[in-house]
Amino acid sequence: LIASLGEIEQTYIMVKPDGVQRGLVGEIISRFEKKGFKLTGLKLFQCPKDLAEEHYKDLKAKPFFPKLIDYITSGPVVCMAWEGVGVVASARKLIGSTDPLQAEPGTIRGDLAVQTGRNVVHGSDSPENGKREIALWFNENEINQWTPAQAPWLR
Ligand code: RTP
Repeated sequence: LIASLGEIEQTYIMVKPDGVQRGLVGEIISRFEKKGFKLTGLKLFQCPKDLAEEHYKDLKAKPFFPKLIDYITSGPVVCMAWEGVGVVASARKLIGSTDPLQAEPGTIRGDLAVQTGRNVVHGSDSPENGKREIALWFNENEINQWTPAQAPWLR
């Protein structure tokens, strides 16, 4: 039934170092869980510089690039892989605009952040990048496919 709603996608979501430092990990995971997406990968991880540069390679020419790399490598991040129909665009909506002051209330950034340079969370911007980023941040054996248990008390 769910497959008939559209393609099942994967997205890479990451709690950035400020989100970890501020104790927002549970709050952020919770929003994706409650929405109804499936968690297939999760780890706390200190990102090396070369990985941060690879992840943000499209932004290499931007003036803020060195600061961005310093920020992402400044402490551990929480790496997540999430799966579901429409999960890429939906996660971007749940996250809100890049500039937290422009992000709508109710979004993660709209509720929890004030600075573009400290915007607590990352989400892939396309299904292709979702796959690319999951492959970049996770080893294959760190991704777990699982089927949610049927609720037997409802039968
Ligand atoms: P993300 O990749 O982290 O989900 O963010 P995004 O697509 O909303 O934004 P993008 O333009 O790809 O920028 C990536 C991250 O770089 C930092 N940034 N700093 N002017 C600045 O100082 C500036 N602009 C962007 C942010 O952390 C942004 O999330």
